[in-house]
Amino acid sequence: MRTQVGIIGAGPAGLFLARLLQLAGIDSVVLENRGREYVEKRVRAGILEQGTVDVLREIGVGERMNREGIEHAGTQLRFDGETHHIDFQELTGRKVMVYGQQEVVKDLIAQRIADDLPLHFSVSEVELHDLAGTTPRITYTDADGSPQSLECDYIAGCDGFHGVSRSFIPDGHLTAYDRTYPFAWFGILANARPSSKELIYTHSPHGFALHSLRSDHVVRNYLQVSPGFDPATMSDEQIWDEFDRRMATADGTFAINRGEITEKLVSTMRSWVITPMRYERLLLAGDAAHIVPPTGAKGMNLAVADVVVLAEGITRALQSGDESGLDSYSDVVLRRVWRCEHFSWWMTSMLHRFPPDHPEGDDFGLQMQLSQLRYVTTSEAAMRSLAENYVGLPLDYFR
Ligand code: RFL
Ligand code: PHB
Repeated sequence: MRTQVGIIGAGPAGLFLARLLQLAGIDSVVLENRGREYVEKRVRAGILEQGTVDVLREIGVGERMNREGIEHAGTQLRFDGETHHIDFQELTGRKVMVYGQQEVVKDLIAQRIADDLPLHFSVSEVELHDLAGTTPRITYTDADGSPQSLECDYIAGCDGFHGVSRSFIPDGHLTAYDRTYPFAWFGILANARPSSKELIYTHSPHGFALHSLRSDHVVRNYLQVSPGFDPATMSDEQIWDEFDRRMATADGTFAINRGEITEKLVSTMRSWVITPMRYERLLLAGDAAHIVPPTGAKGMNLAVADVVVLAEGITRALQSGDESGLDSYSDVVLRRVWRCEHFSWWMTSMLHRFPPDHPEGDDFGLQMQLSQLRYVTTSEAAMRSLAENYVGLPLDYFR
């Protein structure tokens, strides 16, 4: 088999890339090691930046998002029992969209299948070969257990943090930057009415809490927990009680709306970048090359921003033999990646309680957080800086 671009991974990076290439007249084959149902049900991100929304519309897959997504013109920061509104629209002229990542993924998969283009689920034993030659190859076992070989012009490693693509880059080529945090997020999905019109990011003496949503009857909430936290140690009632405890307002009026909890998931918090994002004919994009802690809501948006630049580079290389867009790909996208790494690290550091044995876990560290929170909710300049980063700098800002 042969294609122009072999894409490993049917997450946002792989699926957006496949669609962008299709519209530019470039063939691709997408290989995904999970089943379709699993990929479509995997609950993850919920906040789309304006730039991501624009891309989804431009590639003709924004129709359901336009109907079902919920535009948010601001967010709330709560600390010391007081709630502060950050008005994105007023500060930046931009907004974000609440629309689940798995809905985006579903829409892109449906489009690809409707277009009758190759997207293979449940593949295994994916291996990359001849990356430094002109015809790199992917071998894998298909869903029926048959071995396959796919020749390509380029390979896009869009297989996320746990993917295999980058392991085929020779030792010594990549530099990794890493930061782990002494806490994790315990996320729940529940059939409950939202308790607020906007997301509420809460700093409290008992740890961070985030109230988010998916629709007017489904909420997505997160609690800061220790990295080894076991959800089985908390009853549903204790979970809701903990949201009430952390999110309590000084006037005593806030109570979170409760409902049936339908999903519980613990995710670790990490900042991680590898450079460069290219090795010869292998290009990495999205979580395969960088991870951010979820506090800034950046991960999926970064994946999309990567592949917009990548699709242009691949198109130019294949249509006019000009590899300059691929040569500069890593440097160009890493400027945005590092901006988002900083923003996510900063939001995380400002909002979470560090354990007492951590250098930031003392009273001085706490006062630094509170001072920063007061500043960012009173100074228009500071507020605008947060807003500008949260809604996402324009796609061409870093080019
Ligand atoms: P993905 O989504 O991990 O997709 C990679 C795909 O590759 C497949 N795969 C393989 N396929 C073939 N062969 C192999 N050997 C393979 N190994 C893996 C996987 O099955 C998968 O389908 O990476 P991608 O496309 O780069 O997208 C990145 C985003 O998924 C991620 O950054 C976001 O979910 C992060 N994130 C958030 N991002 C936002 O923009 N806004 C948010 O509000 C937001 N909230 C979050 C988040 C991530 C979270 N968790 C669970 C880490 C909230 C949470 C809790
Ligand atoms: C979500 O709704 O899942 C969500 C929202 C904001 C974040 C992270 C996750 O910062």
